[in-house]
Amino acid sequence: MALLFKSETDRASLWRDAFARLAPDLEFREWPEVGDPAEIEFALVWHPAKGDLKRYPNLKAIFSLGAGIEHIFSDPELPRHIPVVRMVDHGLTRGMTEYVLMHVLRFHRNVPELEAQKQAGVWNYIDYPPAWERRVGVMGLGVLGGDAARTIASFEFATAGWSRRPKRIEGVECFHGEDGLARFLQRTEILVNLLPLTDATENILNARSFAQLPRGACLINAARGRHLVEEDLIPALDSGQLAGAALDVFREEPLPAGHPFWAHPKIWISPHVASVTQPSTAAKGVLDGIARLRAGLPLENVVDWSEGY
Ligand code: NDP
Ligand code: OXD
Repeated sequence: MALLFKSETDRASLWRDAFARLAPDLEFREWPEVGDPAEIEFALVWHPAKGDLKRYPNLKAIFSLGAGIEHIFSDPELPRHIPVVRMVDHGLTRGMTEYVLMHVLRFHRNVPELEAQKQAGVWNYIDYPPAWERRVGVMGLGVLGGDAARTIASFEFATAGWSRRPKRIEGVECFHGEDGLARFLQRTEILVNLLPLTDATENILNARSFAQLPRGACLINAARGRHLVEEDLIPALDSGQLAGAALDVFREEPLPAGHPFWAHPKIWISPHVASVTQPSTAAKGVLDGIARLRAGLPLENVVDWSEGY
């Protein structure tokens, strides 16, 4: 049995080593050196080349290297009868929670302002409210958003979340649907985006949604660049409607040289590393999926075509 592997990072050797250790009989074939296409039974991919996944007549499952799957669904020739499994992995979940918590604390404790003061040699007292008076809101209450919201709540922040369907999470005020969005935004001072990219969520971070947040709110976008209408962000920051933004994802990645976000003093940038799938834990999850298929059991975390995530 052979597994097709394609990523855009230089971590292939970590995956190869993890699979060699856990499943020595699984042939690991790194795209484009795939050998005989008929021998490929499984694919583990990030941004597969368009039209590539239809080339394998015996393909049984497509595993996404990431939690997001739009990089697979965007292939117009994707063989739709093959299940697509999204990445659910403890390492990925906790990595994202760390990233979100880091920025919530950074905005809550005025770190950008304190850094600017240090640069200017200024000693100036900057006040901050207790955590339970700081209102944090998480868009998307799935695997990642749910864990982030629970963790933020455990630090006693006034935490809310927004999802498509109603949810109950202890310590988190839950809003849902179109109707709940305005109320969720109106109460949110630090907005965290952990939505999947779908037709319904594309461009959701825009001038209109920024205007519904309280003045001086902060944005953390760790989901996808296409959630954000980029040209709406700088006016919102320059007018003071938003006080700061931490961005991990962009419409074009790498973020092009000369893009106005690079130089903006209120924008913090990371190169799509909010969380990274860890081969040491995630390879086992992929192998569990393969074992379930072989045993005739239903796969877990299969993406629903009709929902788009
Ligand atoms: P899940 O599928 O587990 O959760 C998605 C959540 O979004 C659910 O709560 C869902 O609601 C909600 N949602 C979906 N559509 C809507 C909508 N139209 N309106 C309101 N809520 C909606 O995804 P994950 O938590 O695993 O991952 C989230 C995203 O994070 C990924 O898709 C990916 O884009 C991004 N990501 C980014 C990384 C990075 O390094 N920057 C790393 C990993 C992931 P409901 O619960 O009702 O279904
Ligand atoms: C993911 C990502 O979707 O890393 O997992 O962006």
